[in-house]
Amino acid sequence: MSVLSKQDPAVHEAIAAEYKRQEEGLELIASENYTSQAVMEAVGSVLTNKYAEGLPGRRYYAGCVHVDTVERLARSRAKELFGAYGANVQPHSGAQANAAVFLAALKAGDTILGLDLSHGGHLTHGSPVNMSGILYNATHYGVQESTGTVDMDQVRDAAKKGQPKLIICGASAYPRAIDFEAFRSIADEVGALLMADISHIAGLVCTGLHADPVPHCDFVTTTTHKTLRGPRGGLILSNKDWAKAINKAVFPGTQGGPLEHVIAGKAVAFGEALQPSFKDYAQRILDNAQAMAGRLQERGLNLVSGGTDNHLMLVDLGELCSGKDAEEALEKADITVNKNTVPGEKRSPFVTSGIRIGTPAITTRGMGTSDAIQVADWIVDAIHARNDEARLQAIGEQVKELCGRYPVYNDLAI
Ligand code: DSN
Repeated sequence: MSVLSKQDPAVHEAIAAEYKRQEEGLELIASENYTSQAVMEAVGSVLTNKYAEGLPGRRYYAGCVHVDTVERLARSRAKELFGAYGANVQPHSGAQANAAVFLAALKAGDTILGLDLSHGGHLTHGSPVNMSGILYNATHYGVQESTGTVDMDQVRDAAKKGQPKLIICGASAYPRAIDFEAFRSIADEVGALLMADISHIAGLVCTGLHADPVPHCDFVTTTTHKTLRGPRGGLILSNKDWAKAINKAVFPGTQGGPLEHVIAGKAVAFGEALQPSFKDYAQRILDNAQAMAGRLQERGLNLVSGGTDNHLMLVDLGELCSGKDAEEALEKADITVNKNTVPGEKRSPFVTSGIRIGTPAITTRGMGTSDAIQVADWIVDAIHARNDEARLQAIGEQVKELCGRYPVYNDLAI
């Protein structure tokens, strides 16, 4: 019996139930993954007890010698992984990473230009309900409704019109490759700084399976827990001109004490991503996404942009049903996705007309392309059977059987 189970059975039971859910169900949320046991061990370590405001070697607290070692490892591995000059590993999340870049690069009221949230962008890229849209003058580009892809001419027009101080490329629900070089040339045309938020595709970027933003951008931000498969957290990469300002903007600008236990998990994850096997993993994410996208289309579903170049696909359900209905039906069959707006969305963001599906997590547990095709079939079957509880339960039984063949964690002590 674990210490937690004796001391606090209510919390323990919820964690145990979540562990079972993660093992027995299909995790297809494009922004989630299963981190390694080594990463979890680091995150669950005594480092959670330590205050370490400042940077390695320049802390505001004594006793930082060992967390300095850890943070130096995380920083040097991040720099090696992405070929960047500077790496700040302290952001608690992707949103915190973006906020720090804004603080370093902008003054309140400055204009920013990012992908519209309803076209696949992110809240922190200028949504009116986020500080990025409250403190700054946020303008947006979108995707073309006919193709579902970003049109660089439209980005250029928006940049010329708005004269942004900062252009943001990167997305939360965009299935196609991002042309960082073209963004750079637009940024240069209007004298803007350029930030890439590669939260979703970081694991593809660091393995060379997606174009590299680092040579083209002043700042690159990412989360560490999506395709990169580390602990939940953020990371900022910067060039020589901005490295110091970024460090100041993270602490004391926007954060207090860094989470050194999470930074230890990041160090472990970056170490894993530096191994040749991580490139194989990233390639299998792409292979599975191709297989799944192809099957969904064969079965009659409409994918925004007609397919995918990365780890995710966006299904436009049109009149078939809402994204909310599909998400709920799939959850009853133990398949987890999220409802998502689609370009030209007519339903509310709480209902939506689409679902977003990603392959990083099922790939981590070892599933291959034939499994991905089977999963696509169950997705279509479940959406069609959304009002048939018995059928959804039957699909759920098959899902459980498949997941049983691909255990995520062996002997995890809960
Ligand atoms: N919530 C993340 C995602 O799902 O893409 C972005 O913050």
